Amino acid sequence: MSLLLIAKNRDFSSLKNALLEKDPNLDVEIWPRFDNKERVHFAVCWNHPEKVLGNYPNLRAVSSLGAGVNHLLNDESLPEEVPICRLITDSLQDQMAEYVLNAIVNYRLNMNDYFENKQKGIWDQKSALPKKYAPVGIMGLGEMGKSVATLLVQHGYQVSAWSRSKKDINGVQSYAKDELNEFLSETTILINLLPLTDETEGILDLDLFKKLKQPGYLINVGRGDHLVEEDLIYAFDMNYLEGACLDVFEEEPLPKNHSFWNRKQIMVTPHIAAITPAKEAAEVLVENYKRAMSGMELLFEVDRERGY
Ligand code: NDP
Ligand code: OXD
Repeated sequence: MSLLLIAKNRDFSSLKNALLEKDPNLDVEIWPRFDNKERVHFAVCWNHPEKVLGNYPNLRAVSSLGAGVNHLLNDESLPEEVPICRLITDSLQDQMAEYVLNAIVNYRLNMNDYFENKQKGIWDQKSALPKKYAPVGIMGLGEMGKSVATLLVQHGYQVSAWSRSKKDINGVQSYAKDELNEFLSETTILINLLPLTDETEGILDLDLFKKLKQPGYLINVGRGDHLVEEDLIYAFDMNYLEGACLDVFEEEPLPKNHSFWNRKQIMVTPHIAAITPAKEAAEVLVENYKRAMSGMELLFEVDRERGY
């Protein structure tokens, strides 16, 4: 029985070592160098080639190598009865919370202007945006959203959140799905932490930006396809937004000639808001491999109907 690691252009050596350190009896193989398709019982995928999962007739479960699973749900070759799980760890949640806090502080304190001014030797003091004028709204209050909300509350931010169902988190004003407009009208700094589903694709558009308390600021750490990229530029032109920090993009790596690189208002990071360390990933993957082999319920199993 093999555990197969599948991704395009990824060095899996540290993950393979971590898996074998956790369980030396595992048979860990790396796509595409493995031909014995019948032996594969568990696959771990990130950005895998389309339809590749249909090649393994004895798959018992598939795990994402990250928190997002849209790449797996979109693979029509994966039989419906094969369960899908994802990878959530404490440090993934901590990193995400710190990334978002850092992006907010950079925005409030004009840090990106100072980075730029330093290159030119410009001394120009600007006033910071006080927290009380920077109410934060989080779209998606799941594993990542909850940890971001909790850290921001600890740091004295006014935090609200929008999710399918209302939640009870200390210090967070929670809005349910049908209360989106109310949520947006209370929000200046908007953080996207939704999963990518048919319902949420393209949700970050001009119509939504228009409803924010203006001028707004966008932090997109969900998925690139949540954002209608040209609407972001219109939103700057209309002063609905005055800046954005983007970690995820329609096309990754962000193409060299993409206009976002040269936009002063946009901070770009290369999909690094939260990355699971190999050792922690191995803990969850080995546990789920064992559960799948013995027919037990998986950790962090995805509801295929809901899409997350
Ligand atoms: P979860 O599945 O744990 O949470 C999803 C949240 O979104 C839930 O609160 C859910 O509501 C809400 N939601 C889903 N659909 C809707 C909808 N149609 N309307 C309103 N609310 C909705 O996701 P995670 O927290 O694990 O991940 C969030 C995002 O972050 C994903 O896109 C993931 O890919 C991305 N991510 C990005 C990383 C990066 O490095 N940039 C790293 C890790 C994750 P309810 O609770 O009521 O079901
Ligand atoms: C994830 C990601 O989903 O890195 O974990 O985006």
